[in-house]
Amino acid sequence: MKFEKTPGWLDWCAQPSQPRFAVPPGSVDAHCHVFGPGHLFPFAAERKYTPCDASREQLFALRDHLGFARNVVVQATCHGAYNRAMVDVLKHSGGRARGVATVKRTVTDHELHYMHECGVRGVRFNFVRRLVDFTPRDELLEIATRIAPLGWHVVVYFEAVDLPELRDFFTALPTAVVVDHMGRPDVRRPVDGPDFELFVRLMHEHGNVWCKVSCPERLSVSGPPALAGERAADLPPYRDVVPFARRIVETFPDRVLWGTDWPHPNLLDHMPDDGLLVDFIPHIAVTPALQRSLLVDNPMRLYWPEET
Ligand code: 0GY
Repeated sequence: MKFEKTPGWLDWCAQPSQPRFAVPPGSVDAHCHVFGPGHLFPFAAERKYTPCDASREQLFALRDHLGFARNVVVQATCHGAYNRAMVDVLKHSGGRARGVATVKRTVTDHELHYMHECGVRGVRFNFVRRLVDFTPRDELLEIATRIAPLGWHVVVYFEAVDLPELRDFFTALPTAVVVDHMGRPDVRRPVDGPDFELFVRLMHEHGNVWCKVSCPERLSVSGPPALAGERAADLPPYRDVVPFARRIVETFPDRVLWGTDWPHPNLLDHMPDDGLLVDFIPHIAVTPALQRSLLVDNPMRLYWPEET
């Protein structure tokens, strides 16, 4: 089947730069996706966008280029609850990829166990309206209750303005809860202002809530360095996001994860250089100990606990 990309779609960066920051051995890119390829794994009818293809071979090439050892592949909404493309990555990764699926309440126990065998360790609940249709909370709670005995967790994606309404639902979940992209704060607001404080308090009060300090390119207003010279001077890329991510890393060093978000769906302004994204890391995890927690120890504990 041939798919036409959403108008204005930006393809992922085909030649990412070599990062200046060398990630520690055994590092995990804990948030990335694959798209199709559409002729092998068709996109879902209910999708809100049609991406370019981004295959497992291309994901593995990026992993090696950036110096990562493993991936956590998160089901993208363009595949709906058809997890075949994501599971195919896990099956071809030689044990170096784990996955996060999207399921409906109609999923069978057999399907859950099969996905577990393949390396799935979580489900994602998406509350971003431009990406998905509404799913009733009782259906999500039912799914969470069914996956909990497998040792899986729930990944949640939402916009900061929706946190007050979602908070009680998150704290009622019977699993670890991993928040994508810091709950998408508005980085024009103060890092110690009431909005971000609400999120920090959620993590303080609930030891089962984890956070991905990912996607500066999505959250930033200042953007990437405008000039090559800025990079040479070692100025942080996406510098307005740094105080938010750094605060979370330093306050909750044992519950943070990092990921590229390759192939970067729905970025219509600019496509990040993944090498530059890696160079964001030492600005938010400023010591080797914090870098190791963020990139190795934490994702290993969550996704490969049998090896820790
Ligand atoms: C991300 C962000 C986005 C998209 C998805 O599954 C998805 O379609 O997650 C977005 O558009 O903000 O984490 O990849």
